[in-house]
Amino acid sequence: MPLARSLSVTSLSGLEDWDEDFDLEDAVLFEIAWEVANKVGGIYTVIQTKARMTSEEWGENYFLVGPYVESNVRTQVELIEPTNPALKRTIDKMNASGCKYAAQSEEPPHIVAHFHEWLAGLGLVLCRHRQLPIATIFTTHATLLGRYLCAGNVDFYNKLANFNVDKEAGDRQIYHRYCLERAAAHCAHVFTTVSQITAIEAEYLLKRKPDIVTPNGLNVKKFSAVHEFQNLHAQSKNRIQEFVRGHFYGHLDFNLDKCLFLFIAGRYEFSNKGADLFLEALARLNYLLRVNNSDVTVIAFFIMPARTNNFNVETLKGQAVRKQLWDTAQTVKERFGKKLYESLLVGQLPDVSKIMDKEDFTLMKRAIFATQRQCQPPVCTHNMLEDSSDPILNCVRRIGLFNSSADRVKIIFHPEFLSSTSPLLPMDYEEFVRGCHLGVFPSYYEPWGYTPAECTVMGIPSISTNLSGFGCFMEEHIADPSAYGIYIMDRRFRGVDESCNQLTSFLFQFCKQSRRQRIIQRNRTERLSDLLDWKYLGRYYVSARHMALAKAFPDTYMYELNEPTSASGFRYPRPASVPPSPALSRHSSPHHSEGEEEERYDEDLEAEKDRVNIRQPFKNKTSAVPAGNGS
Ligand code: G6P
Ligand code: 1S3
Repeated sequence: MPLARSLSVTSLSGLEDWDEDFDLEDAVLFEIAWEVANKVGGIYTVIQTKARMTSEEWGENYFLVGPYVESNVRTQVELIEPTNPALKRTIDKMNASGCKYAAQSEEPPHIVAHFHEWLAGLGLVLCRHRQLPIATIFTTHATLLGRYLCAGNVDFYNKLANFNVDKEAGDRQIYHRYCLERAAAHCAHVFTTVSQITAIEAEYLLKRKPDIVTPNGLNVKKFSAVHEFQNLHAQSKNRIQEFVRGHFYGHLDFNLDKCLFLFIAGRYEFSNKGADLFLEALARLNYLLRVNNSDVTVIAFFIMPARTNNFNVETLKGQAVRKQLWDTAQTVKERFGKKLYESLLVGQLPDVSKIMDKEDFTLMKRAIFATQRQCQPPVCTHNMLEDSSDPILNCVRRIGLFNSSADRVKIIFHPEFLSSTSPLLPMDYEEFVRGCHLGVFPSYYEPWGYTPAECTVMGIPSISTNLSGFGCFMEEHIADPSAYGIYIMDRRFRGVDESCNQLTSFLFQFCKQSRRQRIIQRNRTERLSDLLDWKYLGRYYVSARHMALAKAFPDTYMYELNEPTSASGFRYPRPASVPPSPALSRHSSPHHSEGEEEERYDEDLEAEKDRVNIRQPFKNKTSAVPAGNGS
């Protein structure tokens, strides 16, 4: 009988004991979600990034089931004939007669059906209602009621235990959906969610404690050159700078080299995702930078899709003006070069006072004339359909951050997901993140939070909160997260104003860092990537499937529950080499230049790697320290 051991629900312990010999030859896995090849939000990322390691385990016996969306099928799906005869017969029958339950093969395989979110949950409830011999798993990535309650003005976490859930769902007109979600959670052989904080929420709101927490992972890209991600940062930053040159044309009175790019991105849930707090903190940061005469300029991007009527004219014009200036500079350069060449051909140095003629000056004057602008650079890049009631725009109006020259903090609201084909900012999301300096995600409701996780694997520091699955996970597994560029705000035990002050302080401290400190910090952030790799985190999903098989087919499979010990939780130690605080960190030489600093960052990295070997956290136990001993 195949036997599998369980993993700890709350920590990464037990991974080294992982039993990979669970026999799955006679089993088939279906994973069902609305976001299979259909990008709506974070669940798409879970499924898409996890697919590789799941198919490594299940091979031809792994099937993803999602909605048929013609445009997605054309761009994301390769159509093939199924090789498994039982499956082929099933699909043929379904095709012939609509989506009905099809005939079993004589020796049916052991089926695991994994349903994500309430939208797919109906399938699970029907499987159980019809008593199909299927091992079922239900994963919730957020509870419906939690999302709705948090979006309202409710002290969610303090009142969690006391909500009258049926009434609350009814009041919000989501009772039918809530019942479906709750039924799926209760019918499943195994119920899972993405973080500890959502596990507690589920226990109160859905009335079932998850059997296992399945944290979200990513496919971590390893470059052959250790510093490749730093080069990519510099390349992408140049492209963002180009956009900024166009957007702020006529008002480029700040030093782009001293400009920091901050961003928030995700589903447009204004307060759940913490956009409200971010804006308020930016207003306070603006004040601090101004009174301290800082030469740093902060540009904060808000990438949150809203209803729009395309790009606005002023924003498009900005990029057109920039392009025109570039073309003019190229034309004058070519004319200049030609004259220089001709002069050198006849053995003479050019007469510098004559090398530019009247035509050159006319060209340049005309181009400069085009940069004159009567209005401020726009806050929003698009025409908003609900401009007057839009929460971000209304907040900007209230705090008065209108991209004026005096402001040290500028705001750009891009209410559409990024795309490499955009005429404005032709970058995909990954390139954009790489080019930024800091991701800011002060969420109030965030079951996991892929955005800061994505920042981490790209070596970009981020701010998250202790109300997000990601923030709690990092707090649990890193002795001093901020030293690694993982700033975790306290939104659990502080009032809104206090949290906002903490965020402002994080931002202000970040603005005080030198380039060298930022480079070192990025190196440290990137070193945490392994912690978020599906290679490790995928095993929780494996464990959930084994558990479901053992519950549904107890005669064939067995699952052994191992309780974790508290000391076995893995924790990254504090980095040893340089003090993390910008205030404490000193240059090792009193006579340094920025150029020298850039060249030296790899020495710092190597020194640190020698002292603290923190690659491969789950294999090399010498680097681990027991929980609580880290700081
Ligand atoms: C990377 C590049 C360096 C560049 C630096 C800029 O580390 O390899 O060449 O100077 O980024 O860092 P910053 O934080 O100022 O964007
Ligand atoms: C949910 O998507 P969201 O942004 O609505 O699922 C994601 C994937 O599990 C999770 O990262 C996020 O926190 C949830 O909120």
